[in-house]
Amino acid sequence: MIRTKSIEAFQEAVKYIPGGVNSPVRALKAVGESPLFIERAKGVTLTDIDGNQFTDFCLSWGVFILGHSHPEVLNQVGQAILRGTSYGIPTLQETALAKLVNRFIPTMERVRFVNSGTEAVMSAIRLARGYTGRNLIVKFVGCYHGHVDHLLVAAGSGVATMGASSSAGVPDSFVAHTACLPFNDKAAVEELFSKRGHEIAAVIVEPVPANMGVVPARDGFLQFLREVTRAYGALLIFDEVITGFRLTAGGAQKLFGIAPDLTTVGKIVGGGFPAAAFGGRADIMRLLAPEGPVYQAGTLSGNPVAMSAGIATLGILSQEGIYDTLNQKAEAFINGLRQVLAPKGVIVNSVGNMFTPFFTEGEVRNFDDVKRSDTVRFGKFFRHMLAGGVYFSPSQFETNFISIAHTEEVLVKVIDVASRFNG
Ligand code: HOZ
Repeated sequence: MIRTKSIEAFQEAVKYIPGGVNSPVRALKAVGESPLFIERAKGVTLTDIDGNQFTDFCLSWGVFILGHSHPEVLNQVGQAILRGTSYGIPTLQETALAKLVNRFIPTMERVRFVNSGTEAVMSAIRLARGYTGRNLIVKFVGCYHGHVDHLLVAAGSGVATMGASSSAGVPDSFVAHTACLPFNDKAAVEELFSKRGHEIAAVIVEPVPANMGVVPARDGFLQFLREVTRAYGALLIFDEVITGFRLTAGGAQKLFGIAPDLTTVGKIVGGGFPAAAFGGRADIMRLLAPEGPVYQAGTLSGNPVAMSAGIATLGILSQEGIYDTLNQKAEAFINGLRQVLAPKGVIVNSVGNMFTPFFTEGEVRNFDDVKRSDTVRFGKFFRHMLAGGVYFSPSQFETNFISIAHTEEVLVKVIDVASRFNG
């Protein structure tokens, strides 16, 4: 496979952009590769600037549940752009998308749009502190909630990929009000609550951690978090930036039947544009400015083009049976992948249409287990798949996604490529 143009483009990019990329994992450093530069994408096919084509399982980190460049989304976006691209004044589209979000995820009784998942989380945390009058936030090791300073403690995603447990530039005092506990460990949560329960503003959790690879919650862990937070007057925040509108129409909270107080969503809700949202109980959301004293704002928040892309995407996702079809197709594919990879000492964790291969033995239940995975083998596997025309998410600490645009025919070919891995 010739990738000369991408290699040259990267050499040029590093002269002007730190590391040549605008988000660290994209550099493909951790998998021993040089980044692809993409020219276009349609359905599940990425085309790089050398003309190589790849079946995409990263899908802009989970954004494209419909596949890239869905005609209906492009149509609505095109119409929106012709009316102007930003006003900084309310539009009908914001209410229309907020209504859709509420219909899909009813616990989001009120919704505020922002520009990224990081911003959604940052705002939800501020709101939780404003509402409870408490400071302490509990997060879980390996969970990632964007790059907001006080949550960059033992975080997954790019932070784990770069081998760092935290980030330079974050003063210790900024993380003094963040407690970090092992995921799936009820005893650790119980102990912290018994000692400091009345200081805790909120517990924030990815209900399906996806930023350390997929690590499902076990043994009623999420239900337990719901109960313990309620008992101590703390809020439960589900970070559904990845899982919202992905696992089911109603996200992970619908799948597990648990109602958080606040939820953050991103990725899918922006239909490929920079939009995200946080929302939740009306009595909490009422504290946001201009109704209440918790300040939050943004020039491009609720951007009309992004809202139109979100409306088009959720409109299509409203179709009856769309998630059943997607999840059935995903189950068959993931089982097929498991079958060919198990003899090679690879286990595949999954929930619904999200999956991660781990190069380790035994179960992967938390970040310590994740860290046992052989990342050198992961890199070999990534490169093997890439050479076979398949773009998996380029880090052990991320997730792959299946979209409605992956056909069974394509998925069978991908299993065949995986079956030839012998690294
Ligand atoms: N942290 C993002 C995925 N979990 C990566 C975003 C990107 O590099 O585009």
